[in-house]
Amino acid sequence: MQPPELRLVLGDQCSASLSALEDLDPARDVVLMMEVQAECTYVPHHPQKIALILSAMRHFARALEARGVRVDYIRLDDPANTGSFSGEVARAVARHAPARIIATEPGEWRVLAEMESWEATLGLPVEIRDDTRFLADLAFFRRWSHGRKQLRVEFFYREMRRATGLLMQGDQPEGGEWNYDAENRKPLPKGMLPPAAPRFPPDAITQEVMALVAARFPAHFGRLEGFNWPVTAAEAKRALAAFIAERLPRFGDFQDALAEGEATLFHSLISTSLNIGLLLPGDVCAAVEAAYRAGQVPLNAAEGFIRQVLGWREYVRGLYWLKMPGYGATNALAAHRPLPEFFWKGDSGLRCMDAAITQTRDLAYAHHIQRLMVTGNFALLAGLDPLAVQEWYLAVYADAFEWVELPNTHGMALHADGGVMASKPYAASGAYLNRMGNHCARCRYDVKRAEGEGACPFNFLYWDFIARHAQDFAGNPRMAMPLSTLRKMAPAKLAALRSEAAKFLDTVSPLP
Ligand code: FAD
Ligand code: DLZ
Repeated sequence: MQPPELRLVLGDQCSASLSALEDLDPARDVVLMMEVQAECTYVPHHPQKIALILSAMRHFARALEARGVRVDYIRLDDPANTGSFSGEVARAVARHAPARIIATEPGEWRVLAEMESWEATLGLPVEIRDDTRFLADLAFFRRWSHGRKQLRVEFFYREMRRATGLLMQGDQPEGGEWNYDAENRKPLPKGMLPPAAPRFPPDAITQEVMALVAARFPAHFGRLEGFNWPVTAAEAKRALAAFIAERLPRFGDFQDALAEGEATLFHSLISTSLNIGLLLPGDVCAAVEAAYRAGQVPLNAAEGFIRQVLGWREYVRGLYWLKMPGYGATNALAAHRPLPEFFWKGDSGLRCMDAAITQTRDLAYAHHIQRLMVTGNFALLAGLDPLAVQEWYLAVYADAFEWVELPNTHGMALHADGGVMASKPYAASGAYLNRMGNHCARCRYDVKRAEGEGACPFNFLYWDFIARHAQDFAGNPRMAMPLSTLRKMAPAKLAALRSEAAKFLDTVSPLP
């Protein structure tokens, strides 16, 4: 009898089309799936994220078994569990004596480094296959980036439209424009109620996992109750269909909105399903394009959504692998303040911040504008240490894996890569938050005030940030406007704003 091949499936690889499962021989091979402590604790993941992954893994193992595949499934509470991928792969090699190990490249550099050590430590061939679940392979991104001074997502996105033919008419973009972003910036009108996202009540498998997670990780930030994530491909498909029918038509208009009490607005909530492999980006984009072609959704919605999946998602992955290792270690704006306690408690007193943080605690989710323009903007303006902020984002969101979290946090939100990703920092004062949302109306701070009693911290922090980095941004034409306003500001006013900022920061985040 031929020795088996050991096929690995990691927690974010729950896809029937996974490259590690291609050419699998059910009569010979064994699939190894491992719940391990190290992956649950390398950052203190939100309990809903751990429950999502373990539940999706258990459901996926069952689906494989139903197809006649032999699955060696290691549970977190197995007394013999060594707690790490390397330990469990070594035990599995001893159990099955495989001819070789076949894996799909993981989504994080540290796991790839671990996998690459196995050939030497275990003494057998380890084949690490490309992750074919993306629309752009890494070689395509490398070729695209080669020789470019700036890696701007918009140009990558156009290449991807041409390469896939999505929303194209011949070689021209559908409707004549590549990008309808300018039509995607409306605040939510008073009284408009976005439709609720569908419910996915935890089944017996998820409930068992939730009990395990509650017992094992009681100190992790976040609530388990209210868990509502799709854990199978069928559930994820249902989530996508509901989004396309009910929320996508308005996704474009209100993509950048913020609204009190509205955690999800017209967003899709499909990032967890995409990132753990329950949905594939090509299928998602095709379904959205079909809804547009059938006249069910307007072009600004279809294009705005496809831009996120085909453009941003593929771009950040390409950038991550192009720049790793080391991408997350730069600190271009010399930001060193520790993460304020209120990132874990949601009690800053700033209504938009507290809403984003308490919602993150309850749902393991915040939409893009909350992540970028509320918590991310605060971290940028306050000069919070990128490593601490990156760890926070990686821990608290159910969809967070380093390949997608790191470029978004380090590059887009914090500008800590010195502009590799974004041509200017996403810095905004209270006026932006007030224009795009309604939190300010009931906030204890006054968004119209920049200094003095009750002034909105986003205002004085914004001007302190611009002044602090005036030299850094001097040559950047996209920063010309705030720098010009800064130059015209009366010195006494600027001094007052900066002193207000220093007082506030020394209270919430004193320098070590
Ligand atoms: P929608 O608004 O409905 O968008 C549709 C899909 O487009 C998303 O599901 C996602 O797959 C993709 N997408 C949209 N924007 C981005 C983007 N900037 N980068 C990559 N994909 C994108 N996304 C993650 O998947 N994991 C993360 O860990 C993550 N961390 C982030 C951290 C920061 C600081 C910021 C600013 C953004 C981060 N994002 C992350 C991107 C984005 O905020 C989330 O993808 C989105 O909020 C998920 O919610 P949704 O599925 O409802 O998205
Ligand atoms: C995030 C995560 C968690 C919490 N637990 C597991 C696990 O027990 N077993 C597993 O295979 N994967 C888990 N994951 C996902 C991995 O961390 C992920 O595969 C790597 O970060 C690479 O993307």
